[in-house]
Amino acid sequence: MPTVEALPAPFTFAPESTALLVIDMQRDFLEPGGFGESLGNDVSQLRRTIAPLAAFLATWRAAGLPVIHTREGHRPDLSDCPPAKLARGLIGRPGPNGRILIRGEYGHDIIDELRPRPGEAVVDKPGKGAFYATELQELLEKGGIRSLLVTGVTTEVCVHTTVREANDRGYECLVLADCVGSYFPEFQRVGLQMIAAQGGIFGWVADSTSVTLKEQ
Ligand code: C5J
Repeated sequence: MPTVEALPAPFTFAPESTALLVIDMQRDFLEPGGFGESLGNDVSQLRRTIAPLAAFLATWRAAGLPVIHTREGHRPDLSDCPPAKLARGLIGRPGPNGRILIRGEYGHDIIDELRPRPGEAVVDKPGKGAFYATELQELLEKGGIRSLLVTGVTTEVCVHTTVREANDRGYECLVLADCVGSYFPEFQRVGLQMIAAQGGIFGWVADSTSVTLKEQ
């Protein structure tokens, strides 16, 4: 089985039971005029993940391995948006890319560079974690998936929440450091440290360039 030099220890995975999870690489987070920039963030902090993730995705797809994309967002009538999230503003407001974080709007969709291919699952989630109120667990069980290579944005919010949820459900998660991003460099650094600290309290961390699909 392939083994990756990772923190805090080598990560070994069986490709046939591993999925690449691409979290929320949506225009609303990565492009000007969306949710992220409207909150005052610099989207270029997230855009540095696009090239390494596109390269890794190409390798993963070439090997015929499963890819699961997620998108954070809400129904147009906002019935799945908790009042406290709504009260904090922006969700559902009109913007240059359509209503912010609303399913079906231009800004809600995944950026062109990482557009899902036919046959790849796209999981729509109303929360930060990809397991809450979604079909993700069922998809993983049906596919016989036991390990996840986790990428996407943002490191300290949806990536962290999803990795914690996955770890509690028994999935082994390797977070690809160069393929996850935060608007805040400090959160990126500490967010990755938190995953691998304390003996890998809820996962492993390595750069995508350390992952090879060959036996070690
Ligand atoms: C946030 C996310 N940051 N995908 N969502 O609100 O991390």
